[in-house]
Amino acid sequence: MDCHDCHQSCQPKRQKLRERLFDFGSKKLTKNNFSGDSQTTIALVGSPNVGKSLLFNLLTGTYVTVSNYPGTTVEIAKGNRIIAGKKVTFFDTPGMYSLIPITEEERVARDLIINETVDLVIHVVDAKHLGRMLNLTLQLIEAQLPLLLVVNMIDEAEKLGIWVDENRLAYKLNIPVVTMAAAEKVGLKKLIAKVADYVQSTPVSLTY
Ligand SMILES: Nc1nc2c(ncn2[C@@H]2O[C@H](COP(=O)(O)OP(=O)(O)O)[C@@H](O)[C@H]2O)c(=O)[nH]1
Ligand SMILES: [Mg+2]
Repeated sequence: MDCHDCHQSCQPKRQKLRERLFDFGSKKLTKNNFSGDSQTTIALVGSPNVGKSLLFNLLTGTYVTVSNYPGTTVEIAKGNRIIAGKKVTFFDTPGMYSLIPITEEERVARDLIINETVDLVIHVVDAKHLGRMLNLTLQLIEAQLPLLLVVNMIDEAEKLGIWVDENRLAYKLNIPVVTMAAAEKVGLKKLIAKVADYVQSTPVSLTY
């Protein structure tokens, strides 16, 4: 069975892997109130300037709240959309190159997806720099986070003669992949359909 199809049964394995990878020591993984009453929470992550915020705005519209991540001055935007009849909360995170954080922004982005109740991670990458950006995808896969890859900016990539085969990439990585040009809303419906698939296959929000 594909890993993204078995969110419930992967949990114990996923938590053990997280503890090994990120050395939490005695720090307990707890669910906190950051995600509110949402039925599904989704974080958009990725390097700076790949289109996360643009995509976040397309997904959530105008009613977003921005607050400091607890204990930091780093701002996280949060917005909702009803998908497949469920309230889905999206988080827009600061730019992150790796799961091993260097900056405070990277640490917050990492903590949000590792420590919080995030049901699905959407990794947004720039199609022009796919090879370089897949490093983080591989780290997210290794951490056993439920993952969907958005290969954005295909409009710019195609002008440079770069074509991304989403089915082939999805097969190779064994995760869902959507190619997009968020600036032109190309691929948005496909992305929402994939999120709907996820939401429908996940009966309850995960707790740790
Ligand atoms: N051509 C093109 N530009 C895009 C696309 N997506 C985002 N952008 C632009 O890329 C820049 C960075 O986007 P932003 O959402 O701020 O990136 P973030 O740093 O990942 O949040 C902005 O000027 C966007 O308008 C896209 O698919 N195609
Ligand atoms: Mg941004």
